[in-house]
Amino acid sequence: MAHGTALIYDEEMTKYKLLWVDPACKIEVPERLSVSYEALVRNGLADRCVSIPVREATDAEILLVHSDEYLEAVKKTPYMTLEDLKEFTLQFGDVYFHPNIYRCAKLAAGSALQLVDSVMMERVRNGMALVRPPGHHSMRSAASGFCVFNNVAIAARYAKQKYGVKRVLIVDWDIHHGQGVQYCFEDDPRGVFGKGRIIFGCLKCNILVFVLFIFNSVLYFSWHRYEHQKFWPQLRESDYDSVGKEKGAGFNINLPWNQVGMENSDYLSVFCHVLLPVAYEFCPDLVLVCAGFDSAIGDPEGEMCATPDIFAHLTHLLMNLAGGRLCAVLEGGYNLTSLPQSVCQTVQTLLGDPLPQLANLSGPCRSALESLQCLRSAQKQYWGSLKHTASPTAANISTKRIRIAEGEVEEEEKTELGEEEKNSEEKVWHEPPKRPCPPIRAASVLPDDVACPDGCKRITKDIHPLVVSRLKDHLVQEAEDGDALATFSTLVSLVQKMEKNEVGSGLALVGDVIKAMMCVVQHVSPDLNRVLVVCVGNGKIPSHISRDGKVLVLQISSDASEEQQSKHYISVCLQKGCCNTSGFMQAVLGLLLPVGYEYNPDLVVLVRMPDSGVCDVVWKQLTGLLQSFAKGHTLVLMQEKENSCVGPTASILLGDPAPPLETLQAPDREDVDAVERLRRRLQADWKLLQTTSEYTS
Ligand code: Q9C
Ligand code: ZN
Repeated sequence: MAHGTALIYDEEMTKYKLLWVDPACKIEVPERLSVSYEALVRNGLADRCVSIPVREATDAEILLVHSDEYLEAVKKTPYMTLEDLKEFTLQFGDVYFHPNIYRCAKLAAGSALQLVDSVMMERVRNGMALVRPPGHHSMRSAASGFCVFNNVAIAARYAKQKYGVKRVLIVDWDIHHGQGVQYCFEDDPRGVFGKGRIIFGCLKCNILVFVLFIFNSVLYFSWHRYEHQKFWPQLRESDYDSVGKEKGAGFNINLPWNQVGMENSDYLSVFCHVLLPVAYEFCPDLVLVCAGFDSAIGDPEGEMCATPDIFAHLTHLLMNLAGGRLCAVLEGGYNLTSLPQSVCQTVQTLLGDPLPQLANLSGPCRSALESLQCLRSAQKQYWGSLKHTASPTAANISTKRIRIAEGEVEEEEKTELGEEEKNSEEKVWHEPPKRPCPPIRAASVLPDDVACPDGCKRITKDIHPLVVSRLKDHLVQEAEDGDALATFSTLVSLVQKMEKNEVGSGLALVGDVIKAMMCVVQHVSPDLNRVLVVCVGNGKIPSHISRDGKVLVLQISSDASEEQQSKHYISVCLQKGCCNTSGFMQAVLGLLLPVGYEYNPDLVVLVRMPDSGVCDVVWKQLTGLLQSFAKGHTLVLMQEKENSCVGPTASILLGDPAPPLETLQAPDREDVDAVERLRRRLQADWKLLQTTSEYTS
């Protein structure tokens, strides 16, 4: 399996700049690139990456996306006088030309292609390209928004053509709408045939009807500052109802932000409730990120409030798709403090370092919820995981846009002045804390006859008299054998090592997983304020465990009684338990992730119940996604006889990406309903579970 992270950068791309006065373009400066790179060097991250040289994209490659006329026109710019350049620039919006920009634009697109090559040829697992000019606004025959060639769109076509990549997911977290990418793929006729599915069989006539779904091969997701079409580029087609055309319907996903000031919770909410469910269902072979950091706090364009460490999480949440094949290409980002911080967070995550803890998450704001709800509703007919969600009933949502489009003056006009004042005050935030790697990434507590996986450190069993006597008082009967006691005692000291960050995560084979889990949660130090216990499979968890909120239990099984629910004891009941991949992922993405983020545990205990029925790939996805929490401190408890799970579990804890799931079938209606029911019941306690704005009071 490929490992390592590519970093692509060349100083040459700092060698063009705005040569005249233009307020719209003055923020796009060469320092954007140099400060980003210098921050990577200063933090020791550049050194840990595989440095890949840049190259120029060829004409043929640029023509994958752009017209011949446009390319020929741009080709002339190096020979133009200042006056000619100004004149040439005037045909386009919010962009400038310079004698060296054509060269840089070829290098920027070429960098994206070098990155795709490195990942597809498995020289590295993932990577980032720091480039100028950015790309996502440029169109077939037009420069726009500082962009000349559409780097990521070219990379997507190149990956399909050169490597036969079937499905490419483009995630555009830049704060502007990448209309160039949308136009490029929204009616992409080059769909590929998906696998055949038996849609229905008629017993009477003995005919099976096969329907071949035609899949568009590029799925584009963008969130962007929109403000009901008042924000640049002010396009009608940037709204949530642009879902893609004809065969491409459902493959263009726009989340408009209608207010500034969106926070980490708003971003995570959109990932959990739209992007991730759809992305897992799509099952990409490659993930490309339009990695603009103007969506970070302090940016003069975005005016959002998400902190740089959110990009660690956004990156991580995409890293278990496509077998970890992720290429991030820089787009915007104009605050010279938050930009380099965000770049470092992204690259450090690609390198596999522990995730930062996100504190104080709450629910999304009302405006974000409105957008989320509208988007889910607009996309529900295309995606099984959104299929059974309620349609918005609030009439004001859809008419607001119409009223604005018709030029009706809004009360917002008034607030605009106040807004202006608010914007002028500088935003302050802390530099994200360091993310130190523990000396031991993963440790194991295993019976002597079970081999310890490579890279994992076996902890030899030792009995701490103090722990043992406390254990005896609590739950271990006299009849319990000494070996079990030694194992439990060792688990407790393993957790102590995690707390000191001497160990990242751990896995153990134990005789009784529930007992082991109880033992751990009852003996963790008082400094561990919150423990998230995730139980996979059937089995009774003593309900007194979650007293006082120091422990949150979330169980996924097929036999839960829903009456037992409480804020800290959540039981998800699925028809086929953990065997049904789509139902299971629905619960993980739509319930577990939001609750986990909001709870913000200091330790995660993942319990695999005996005979849980969970398949290997799903188990790996879950284990990988749980690394989002508690700075990656996860203790995995498995039943002694399931020793075949040790290897797969260890590989994920050591940082391997989970293998992709098959393209997901629509989850069973009952399962979607069960998850929805639970979400509604719990959303008063866990605000990140909200998906509709009606609920907010
Ligand atoms: N307030 C990228 O982020 N509009 N492009 C500037 C000045 C153009 C942004 C208006 C913004 C283009 C890649
Ligand atoms: Zn941007």
